[in-house]
Amino acid sequence: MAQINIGQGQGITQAIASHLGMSKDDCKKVGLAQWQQVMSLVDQNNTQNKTNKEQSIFSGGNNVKNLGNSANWKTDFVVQQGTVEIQQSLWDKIVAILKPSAAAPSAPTQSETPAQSDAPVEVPETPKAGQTAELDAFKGMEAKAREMTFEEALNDSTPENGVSMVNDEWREMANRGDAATGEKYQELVKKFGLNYTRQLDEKYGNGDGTLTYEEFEKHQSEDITPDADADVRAAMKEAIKNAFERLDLNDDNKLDSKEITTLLAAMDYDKDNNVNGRITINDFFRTSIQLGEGDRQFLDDLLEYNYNSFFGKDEE
Ligand SMILES: [Ca+2]
Ligand SMILES: [Ca+2]
Ligand SMILES: [Ca+2]
Repeated sequence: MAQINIGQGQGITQAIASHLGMSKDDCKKVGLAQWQQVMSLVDQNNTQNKTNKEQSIFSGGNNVKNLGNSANWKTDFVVQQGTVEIQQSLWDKIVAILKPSAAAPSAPTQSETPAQSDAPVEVPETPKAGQTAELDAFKGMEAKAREMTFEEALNDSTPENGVSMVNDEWREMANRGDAATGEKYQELVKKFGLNYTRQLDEKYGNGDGTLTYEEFEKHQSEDITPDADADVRAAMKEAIKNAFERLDLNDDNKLDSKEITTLLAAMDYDKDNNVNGRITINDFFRTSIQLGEGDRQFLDDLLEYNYNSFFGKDEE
């Protein structure tokens, strides 16, 4: 929970900027589109508060499209002097939008320093046919998970058991707080996602680089054991269908590399919402469970956020 103090004469955007310690120069670097994203998140929180009969953050109009229009400045997003609260998960996204270098991806946590032994997956410069490093990394992780009980697997965050989407160069950048860490992260995860999608489609599909439902189902059904009974089969089919619909963010009935990359980026979040370029077994399991659910999940927010962050809102 972030508590934002709204000073006399301040609007909500100014209060958020002050809370983040942003200077005038910092604020100039933030475009209208970013503020619209931020205010969409604040609006989301406000709507939830209304539903839960909690204190509103603002009153008046809430159309973020009018944010740059001075005619609306007195009527929209009206706040009172005092303190408003923003949910931590939404606040983290706001920080990521306004201060991308300070937020995700964070430096590796203390449990894993680059000096520790781990074998990062080599990320090729361009997709190369016939190479399967990314797919193999997932297979290796799943094999390790199968040696554990379900409980053990669900709680396993051992770095070397997971899948690394970044390399040592990136970890060094993250460790020294390099301003380009976030940009480099996206570059590496995009490459990883492109290769992984291509490898999936070469193995389970027709190799055109996007996954149809049938191709995705073939991949996902691998986990159904031959002796599974009809009920288990039906439940798993349902989960696969939910996952496909959830991941098809542009509704074209295919999963392209952008959508698979978005999933990988969402999987990177650990239970405390930190990102470190590594999908641990715990990250993988938590995401997989939400992936198959029929109702809206936190994962849907992460997918939406990451798709926009990686590929831009208007890009198809
Ligand atoms: Ca295909
Ligand atoms: Ca799609
Ligand atoms: Ca992670």
